[in-house]
Amino acid sequence: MTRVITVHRDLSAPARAQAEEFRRTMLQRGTLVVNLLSSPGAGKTSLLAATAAHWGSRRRMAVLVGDIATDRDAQRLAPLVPAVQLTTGGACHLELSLVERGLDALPAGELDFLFIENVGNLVCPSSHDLGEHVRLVVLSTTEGDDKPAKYPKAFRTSQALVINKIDLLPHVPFSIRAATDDARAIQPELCVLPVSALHATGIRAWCDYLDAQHERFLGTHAQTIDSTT
Ligand SMILES: Nc1nc2c(ncn2[C@@H]2O[C@H](COP(=O)(O)OP(=O)(O)OP(=O)(O)O)[C@@H](O)[C@H]2O)c(=O)[nH]1
Ligand SMILES: [Mg+2]
Repeated sequence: MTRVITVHRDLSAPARAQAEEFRRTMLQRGTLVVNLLSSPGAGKTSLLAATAAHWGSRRRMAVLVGDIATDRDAQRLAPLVPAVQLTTGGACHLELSLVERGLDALPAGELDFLFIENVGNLVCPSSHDLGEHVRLVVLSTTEGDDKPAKYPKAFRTSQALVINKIDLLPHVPFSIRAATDDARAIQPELCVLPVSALHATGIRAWCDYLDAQHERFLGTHAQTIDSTT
């Protein structure tokens, strides 16, 4: 027998308020928070490594990287940028309380960008607001161009779609046009950025997109420490 219990309270309200507070606080600090979603292996860590290599010391960025087990991604990123691994111990997504603990574990100092690499999963992370300003979904060419329609929430709740591994386009049946049309049928405003993180193709346009978001939310250009690098 099924019993229906009516709850006269919005149970998600405290979590929403916590996320709004985090968003506000990070803006006051001058930091844009970017949450990256994708299925396992689409190239989130590779994209962040390519971003760090492109910017060098011109932008101050740090990464909180979520995984179910191991600190391998944080170890990969550590030579390039401050990175803290958030190990969920089984959970298929990150939650804001873990993100806040990770932020405390980062070296002190101002940041232009805080990237959160979510646990590789195209379903669960899309239901959790981490207090980010920008949410992105990374889709790689080896996954198939039909994924936006099959996993709509990740695409509906994102502002940009990064199509990674375009170097493999000659070898896999993937149409950027089909993936874009599929995704924009769900989220018409989605900005689409084709890249190869491995070969650093499209990384300048991706970084320009990030700078534009920084300016949009903070009203200022991100810090330029050394424009010659
Ligand atoms: N050919 C090609 N391979 C890539 C590219 N980007 C990433 N890879 C490879 O794809 C694999 C997965 O990349 P990761 O960056 O670890 O992917 P991820 O999304 O961080 O994976 P998880 O954290 O496990 O979800 C690695 O073997 C990368 O070298 C690319 O642009 N082209
Ligand atoms: Mg990774």
